[in-house]
Amino acid sequence: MTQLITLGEFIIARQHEYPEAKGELSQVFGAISLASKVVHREINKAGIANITGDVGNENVQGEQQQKLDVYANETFKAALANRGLICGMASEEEESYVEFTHELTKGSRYIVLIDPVDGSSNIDVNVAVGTIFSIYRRKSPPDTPLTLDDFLQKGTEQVAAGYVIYGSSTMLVYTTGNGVNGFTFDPSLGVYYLSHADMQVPENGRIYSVNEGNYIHFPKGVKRYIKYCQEIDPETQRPFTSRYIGSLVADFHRNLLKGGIFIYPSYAGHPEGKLRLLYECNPIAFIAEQAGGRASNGSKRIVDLQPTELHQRTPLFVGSPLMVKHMERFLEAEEAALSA
Ligand code: AHM
Ligand code: MG
Repeated sequence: MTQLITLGEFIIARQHEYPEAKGELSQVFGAISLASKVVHREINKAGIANITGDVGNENVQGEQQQKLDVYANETFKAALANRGLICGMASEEEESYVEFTHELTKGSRYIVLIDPVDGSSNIDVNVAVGTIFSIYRRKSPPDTPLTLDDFLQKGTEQVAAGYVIYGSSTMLVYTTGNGVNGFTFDPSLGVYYLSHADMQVPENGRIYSVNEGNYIHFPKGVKRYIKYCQEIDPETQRPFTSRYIGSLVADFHRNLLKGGIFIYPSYAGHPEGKLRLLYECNPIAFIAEQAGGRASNGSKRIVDLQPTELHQRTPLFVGSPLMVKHMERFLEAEEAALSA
Protein backbone atom coordinates (compact mmCIF):
# COMPACT_ATOMS: atom_id res chain seq x y z
CA MET A 1 0.00 0.00 0.00
CA THR A 2 1.26 3.51 -0.78
CA GLN A 3 2.12 5.45 2.34
CA LEU A 4 0.29 8.75 2.63
CA ILE A 5 2.45 11.55 3.98
CA THR A 6 0.99 14.98 4.52
CA LEU A 7 2.92 18.21 4.06
CA GLY A 8 2.64 18.84 7.81
CA GLU A 9 4.08 15.43 8.69
CA PHE A 10 6.86 15.81 6.14
CA ILE A 11 7.89 19.20 7.46
CA ILE A 12 7.97 17.98 11.05
CA ALA A 13 9.96 14.89 10.04
CA ARG A 14 12.55 17.20 8.40
CA GLN A 15 12.60 19.75 11.22
CA HIS A 16 15.75 18.22 12.75
CA GLU A 17 17.69 19.48 9.72
CA TYR A 18 17.20 23.00 11.08
CA PRO A 19 17.71 22.73 14.84
CA GLU A 20 18.51 26.45 15.04
CA ALA A 21 15.07 27.26 13.62
CA LYS A 22 13.30 25.92 16.71
CA GLY A 23 10.21 24.95 14.74
CA GLU A 24 9.58 28.48 13.43
CA LEU A 25 10.24 27.48 9.84
CA SER A 26 7.76 24.63 10.06
CA GLN A 27 5.17 27.07 11.28
CA VAL A 28 5.94 29.52 8.48
CA PHE A 29 5.29 26.69 6.02
CA GLY A 30 2.10 25.93 7.91
CA ALA A 31 0.95 29.55 7.48
CA ILE A 32 1.86 29.60 3.78
CA SER A 33 0.10 26.29 3.18
CA LEU A 34 -3.02 27.57 4.97
CA ALA A 35 -3.11 30.79 2.93
CA SER A 36 -2.58 28.83 -0.29
CA LYS A 37 -5.67 26.74 0.49
CA VAL A 38 -7.72 29.90 0.89
CA VAL A 39 -6.38 31.26 -2.41
CA HIS A 40 -7.03 27.87 -4.05
CA ARG A 41 -10.65 28.11 -2.93
CA GLU A 42 -11.02 31.65 -4.28
CA ILE A 43 -9.39 30.78 -7.61
CA ASN A 44 -11.73 27.85 -8.00
CA LYS A 45 -14.75 30.03 -7.60
CA ALA A 46 -13.26 33.03 -9.38
CA GLY A 47 -15.76 32.98 -12.25
CA ILE A 48 -18.74 32.29 -10.01
CA ALA A 49 -17.98 34.89 -7.41
CA ASN A 50 -17.15 37.47 -10.05
CA ILE A 51 -13.88 38.27 -8.37
CA THR A 52 -11.90 38.35 -11.59
CA GLY A 53 -11.15 41.54 -13.42
CA ASP A 54 -9.16 44.59 -12.56
CA VAL A 55 -9.54 46.23 -9.24
CA GLY A 56 -8.86 49.49 -10.99
CA ASN A 57 -5.63 50.59 -9.39
CA GLU A 58 -2.15 49.84 -10.67
CA ASN A 59 0.55 47.97 -8.74
CA VAL A 60 3.97 49.47 -8.15
CA GLN A 61 5.18 48.17 -11.52
CA GLY A 62 2.48 50.25 -13.25
CA GLU A 63 0.44 47.15 -14.11
CA GLN A 64 -3.28 46.79 -13.58
CA GLN A 65 -3.91 44.98 -10.32
CA GLN A 66 -6.59 42.35 -10.37
CA LYS A 67 -8.94 41.52 -7.56
CA LEU A 68 -7.39 38.16 -6.89
CA ASP A 69 -3.90 39.71 -6.62
CA VAL A 70 -5.16 41.99 -3.90
CA TYR A 71 -7.07 39.22 -2.19
CA ALA A 72 -4.12 36.79 -2.26
CA ASN A 73 -1.73 39.46 -1.00
CA GLU A 74 -3.99 40.19 1.96
CA THR A 75 -4.51 36.48 2.65
CA PHE A 76 -0.80 35.63 2.78
CA LYS A 77 -0.13 38.72 4.86
CA ALA A 78 -2.89 37.84 7.31
CA ALA A 79 -1.60 34.27 7.62
CA LEU A 80 1.99 35.39 8.24
CA ALA A 81 1.54 38.55 10.27
CA ASN A 82 1.52 38.74 14.01
CA ARG A 83 1.92 35.05 14.74
CA GLY A 84 5.39 35.45 16.08
CA LEU A 85 6.80 33.58 13.10
CA ILE A 86 8.31 36.27 10.90
CA CYS A 87 9.04 39.92 11.49
CA GLY A 88 8.36 41.27 8.01
CA MET A 89 7.32 40.62 4.48
CA ALA A 90 7.88 42.14 1.05
CA SER A 91 5.42 41.51 -1.75
CA GLU A 92 5.41 42.13 -5.46
CA GLU A 93 2.06 43.83 -4.90
CA GLU A 94 3.37 46.40 -2.43
CA GLU A 95 5.73 49.27 -2.93
CA SER A 96 7.70 48.80 0.27
CA TYR A 97 8.28 46.03 2.77
CA VAL A 98 5.90 45.58 5.70
CA GLU A 99 7.17 45.23 9.24
CA PHE A 100 5.08 43.24 11.71
CA THR A 101 5.08 44.97 15.06
CA HIS A 102 2.76 42.78 17.10
CA GLU A 103 4.07 41.88 20.56
CA LEU A 104 4.33 38.22 19.48
CA THR A 105 6.77 39.01 16.68
CA LYS A 106 9.40 40.20 19.14
CA GLY A 107 12.56 38.20 18.56
CA SER A 108 11.38 36.82 15.18
CA ARG A 109 14.31 36.12 12.92
CA TYR A 110 12.73 35.39 9.57
CA ILE A 111 11.32 37.45 6.71
CA VAL A 112 9.26 36.35 3.71
CA LEU A 113 9.30 37.63 0.13
CA ILE A 114 6.30 36.76 -1.98
CA ASP A 115 4.58 37.09 -5.33
CA PRO A 116 1.05 36.24 -4.18
CA VAL A 117 -0.43 35.59 -7.63
CA ASP A 118 2.03 35.21 -10.44
CA GLY A 119 0.76 35.09 -14.02
CA SER A 120 -2.33 37.01 -12.99
CA SER A 121 -3.33 37.87 -16.56
CA ASN A 122 -4.28 34.18 -16.81
CA ILE A 123 -6.91 34.29 -14.06
CA ASP A 124 -9.68 35.61 -16.27
CA VAL A 125 -9.19 32.84 -18.80
CA ASN A 126 -9.07 29.88 -16.42
CA VAL A 127 -5.38 29.14 -16.95
CA ALA A 128 -2.90 28.11 -14.24
CA VAL A 129 -1.42 30.78 -11.98
CA GLY A 130 0.92 30.47 -9.01
CA THR A 131 2.29 31.85 -5.77
CA ILE A 132 6.06 32.17 -5.36
CA PHE A 133 7.72 32.66 -1.98
CA SER A 134 11.09 32.65 -0.24
CA ILE A 135 12.24 32.83 3.36
CA TYR A 136 15.38 34.57 4.62
CA ARG A 137 16.96 35.24 8.00
CA ARG A 138 16.92 38.93 8.85
CA LYS A 139 20.39 40.49 8.90
CA SER A 140 19.72 43.28 11.38
CA PRO A 141 19.60 42.34 15.07
CA PRO A 142 16.27 41.04 16.43
CA ASP A 143 14.02 43.61 18.10
CA THR A 144 15.42 46.50 16.08
CA PRO A 145 13.47 48.00 13.15
CA LEU A 146 13.86 46.05 9.91
CA THR A 147 15.94 47.71 7.22
CA LEU A 148 15.83 47.54 3.43
CA ASP A 149 19.06 45.52 3.55
CA ASP A 150 17.21 42.74 5.35
CA PHE A 151 15.30 42.26 2.10
CA LEU A 152 18.09 42.97 -0.39
CA GLN A 153 19.87 39.68 0.21
CA LYS A 154 21.38 37.50 -2.49
CA GLY A 155 19.45 34.39 -3.48
CA THR A 156 22.23 32.29 -1.96
CA GLU A 157 20.98 33.46 1.46
CA GLN A 158 17.55 31.86 1.01
CA VAL A 159 16.63 29.53 3.84
CA ALA A 160 13.72 28.11 1.89
CA ALA A 161 11.76 28.79 -1.27
CA GLY A 162 8.72 27.38 -2.94
CA TYR A 163 5.77 27.87 -5.21
CA VAL A 164 2.17 26.86 -5.32
CA ILE A 165 0.69 26.08 -8.72
CA TYR A 166 -3.06 26.43 -9.00
CA GLY A 167 -3.51 24.19 -12.02
CA SER A 168 -5.63 21.19 -12.91
CA SER A 169 -4.70 20.28 -9.37
CA THR A 170 -3.06 22.55 -6.82
CA MET A 171 0.50 21.67 -5.84
CA LEU A 172 3.02 23.08 -3.41
CA VAL A 173 6.68 22.55 -4.29
CA TYR A 174 9.45 23.67 -1.95
CA THR A 175 13.07 23.37 -0.96
CA THR A 176 15.00 24.15 2.19
CA GLY A 177 18.30 23.38 0.47
CA ASN A 178 18.02 19.59 0.81
CA GLY A 179 16.35 18.72 -2.48
CA VAL A 180 12.91 19.59 -3.81
CA ASN A 181 9.64 17.95 -2.86
CA GLY A 182 6.16 18.42 -4.30
CA PHE A 183 2.80 18.01 -2.56
CA THR A 184 -0.59 17.72 -4.24
CA PHE A 185 -3.65 19.23 -2.60
CA ASP A 186 -6.71 17.08 -1.95
CA PRO A 187 -9.48 19.70 -1.79
CA SER A 188 -12.03 17.29 -0.33
CA LEU A 189 -9.83 16.76 2.75
CA GLY A 190 -8.03 20.11 2.69
CA VAL A 191 -4.66 18.37 2.88
CA TYR A 192 -1.45 18.45 0.83
CA TYR A 193 0.06 14.99 0.26
CA LEU A 194 3.61 14.20 -0.78
CA SER A 195 3.24 13.28 -4.45
CA HIS A 196 6.62 14.18 -5.98
CA ALA A 197 9.49 13.18 -3.69
CA ASP A 198 13.00 14.41 -4.43
CA MET A 199 12.22 16.10 -7.73
CA GLN A 200 14.99 16.17 -10.33
CA VAL A 201 14.89 18.15 -13.55
CA PRO A 202 15.99 16.08 -16.58
CA GLU A 203 19.57 17.02 -17.49
CA ASN A 204 18.48 17.81 -21.02
CA GLY A 205 15.12 18.50 -22.61
CA ARG A 206 13.28 19.33 -25.79
CA ILE A 207 10.89 22.10 -24.69
CA TYR A 208 11.63 25.80 -25.00
CA SER A 209 9.34 28.35 -23.36
CA VAL A 210 9.54 31.97 -24.40
CA ASN A 211 7.17 34.73 -25.45
CA GLU A 212 8.09 34.58 -29.13
CA GLY A 213 5.92 37.60 -29.88
CA ASN A 214 8.86 39.65 -28.60
CA TYR A 215 11.33 37.86 -30.90
CA ILE A 216 12.11 40.93 -32.96
CA HIS A 217 13.30 42.74 -29.82
CA PHE A 218 15.48 39.92 -28.41
CA PRO A 219 19.28 39.97 -28.25
CA LYS A 220 20.92 38.18 -31.19
CA GLY A 221 22.15 35.27 -29.05
CA VAL A 222 18.59 34.52 -27.91
CA LYS A 223 17.30 34.77 -31.49
CA ARG A 224 19.96 32.33 -32.64
CA TYR A 225 19.16 29.90 -29.84
CA ILE A 226 15.46 30.00 -30.74
CA LYS A 227 16.35 29.31 -34.38
CA TYR A 228 18.50 26.40 -33.20
CA CYS A 229 15.47 25.03 -31.26
CA GLN A 230 13.44 25.21 -34.45
CA GLU A 231 15.92 23.22 -36.54
CA ILE A 232 15.30 19.53 -37.27
CA ASP A 233 16.97 17.54 -34.51
CA PRO A 234 18.85 14.67 -36.25
CA GLU A 235 17.99 12.34 -33.39
CA THR A 236 14.22 12.78 -33.46
CA GLN A 237 13.75 14.28 -36.92
CA ARG A 238 11.70 17.02 -35.28
CA PRO A 239 12.38 20.50 -33.98
CA PHE A 240 12.04 21.16 -30.25
CA THR A 241 8.58 21.76 -28.83
CA SER A 242 7.51 25.30 -27.98
CA ARG A 243 5.29 25.65 -24.89
CA TYR A 244 4.45 28.97 -23.28
CA ILE A 245 1.65 29.57 -20.82
CA GLY A 246 2.64 33.03 -19.62
CA SER A 247 2.65 31.96 -15.96
CA LEU A 248 6.24 31.51 -14.82
CA VAL A 249 5.22 28.94 -12.20
CA ALA A 250 3.32 26.83 -14.71
CA ASP A 251 5.98 27.09 -17.41
CA PHE A 252 8.75 26.30 -14.93
CA HIS A 253 6.81 23.44 -13.33
CA ARG A 254 6.22 21.74 -16.68
CA ASN A 255 9.87 22.05 -17.64
CA LEU A 256 10.96 20.81 -14.21
CA LEU A 257 8.96 17.63 -14.75
CA LYS A 258 9.62 17.12 -18.47
CA GLY A 259 12.93 18.85 -19.17
CA GLY A 260 13.14 22.18 -20.93
CA ILE A 261 14.29 25.76 -20.78
CA PHE A 262 12.32 28.85 -19.76
CA ILE A 263 13.60 32.06 -21.32
CA TYR A 264 12.71 35.63 -20.36
CA PRO A 265 15.52 37.74 -21.81
CA SER A 266 16.19 41.42 -21.94
CA TYR A 267 14.48 43.01 -24.91
CA ALA A 268 14.57 46.35 -26.66
CA GLY A 269 13.83 49.08 -24.14
CA HIS A 270 13.85 46.55 -21.26
CA PRO A 271 17.50 45.77 -20.55
CA GLU A 272 16.58 43.80 -17.41
CA GLY A 273 13.66 41.89 -18.93
CA LYS A 274 10.40 41.68 -17.04
CA LEU A 275 10.69 39.24 -14.16
CA ARG A 276 11.55 40.33 -10.64
CA LEU A 277 14.76 39.12 -9.07
CA LEU A 278 13.49 38.96 -5.50
CA TYR A 279 9.92 37.73 -5.86
CA GLU A 280 10.18 35.46 -8.89
CA CYS A 281 13.69 34.65 -10.10
CA ASN A 282 15.56 33.91 -6.86
CA PRO A 283 13.05 31.41 -5.46
CA ILE A 284 12.65 29.69 -8.85
CA ALA A 285 16.45 29.60 -9.24
CA PHE A 286 16.94 28.07 -5.79
CA ILE A 287 14.38 25.35 -6.57
CA ALA A 288 15.88 24.76 -10.02
CA GLU A 289 19.39 24.32 -8.64
CA GLN A 290 18.18 22.07 -5.84
CA ALA A 291 16.52 19.89 -8.49
CA GLY A 292 19.79 19.67 -10.45
CA GLY A 293 18.90 22.48 -12.86
CA ARG A 294 20.52 25.78 -13.74
CA ALA A 295 19.33 29.37 -13.53
CA SER A 296 21.21 32.37 -14.86
CA ASN A 297 20.78 35.86 -16.21
CA GLY A 298 22.68 34.72 -19.28
CA SER A 299 26.14 34.93 -17.75
CA LYS A 300 25.83 34.80 -13.96
CA ARG A 301 23.94 32.55 -11.54
CA ILE A 302 20.71 34.30 -10.58
CA VAL A 303 21.29 33.59 -6.87
CA ASP A 304 24.68 35.36 -6.99
CA LEU A 305 23.20 38.67 -8.14
CA GLN A 306 23.32 41.41 -5.51
CA PRO A 307 19.89 43.09 -5.32
CA THR A 308 19.91 46.86 -5.05
CA GLU A 309 16.17 47.47 -5.02
CA LEU A 310 13.07 45.55 -3.99
CA HIS A 311 11.40 45.47 -7.38
CA GLN A 312 14.54 44.89 -9.43
CA ARG A 313 14.17 42.88 -12.64
CA THR A 314 16.54 40.48 -14.33
CA PRO A 315 16.67 38.39 -17.49
CA LEU A 316 16.04 34.72 -16.64
CA PHE A 317 17.18 31.49 -18.27
CA VAL A 318 16.20 28.48 -16.19
CA GLY A 319 15.61 24.76 -16.52
CA SER A 320 17.52 21.67 -17.66
CA PRO A 321 21.21 22.37 -17.03
CA LEU A 322 22.49 21.37 -20.47
CA MET A 323 19.91 23.52 -22.22
CA VAL A 324 20.64 26.58 -20.07
CA LYS A 325 24.41 26.12 -20.60
CA HIS A 326 23.82 25.84 -24.33
CA MET A 327 21.77 29.05 -24.28
CA GLU A 328 24.57 30.81 -22.38
CA ARG A 329 27.06 29.76 -25.08
CA PHE A 330 24.91 31.48 -27.71
CA LEU A 331 24.95 34.65 -25.58
CA GLU A 332 28.71 34.40 -25.04
CA ALA A 333 29.23 34.04 -28.79
CA GLU A 334 27.16 37.19 -29.33
CA GLU A 335 29.22 39.07 -26.71
CA ALA A 336 32.45 37.90 -28.32
CA ALA A 337 31.23 39.00 -31.77
CA LEU A 338 30.28 42.42 -30.41
CA SER A 339 33.62 43.02 -28.76
CA ALA A 340 35.63 41.70 -31.75
P1 AHM B 1 2.93 39.06 -13.10
O1 AHM B 1 3.70 38.83 -11.83
O2 AHM B 1 2.47 40.46 -13.27
O3 AHM B 1 1.83 38.07 -13.28
O4 AHM B 1 3.96 38.88 -14.32
C1 AHM B 1 4.83 37.79 -14.36
C2 AHM B 1 4.43 36.87 -15.46
C3 AHM B 1 5.15 35.55 -15.38
O5 AHM B 1 4.41 34.60 -14.67
C4 AHM B 1 5.29 35.16 -16.81
O6 AHM B 1 6.41 34.33 -17.01
C5 AHM B 1 5.45 36.47 -17.51
O7 AHM B 1 4.82 37.43 -16.67
C6 AHM B 1 4.79 36.51 -18.85
O8 AHM B 1 5.04 37.73 -19.44
P2 AHM B 1 4.69 38.03 -20.96
O9 AHM B 1 3.22 38.18 -21.03
O10 AHM B 1 5.45 39.29 -21.27
O11 AHM B 1 5.20 36.86 -21.77
MG1 MG C 1 4.72 37.85 -10.79
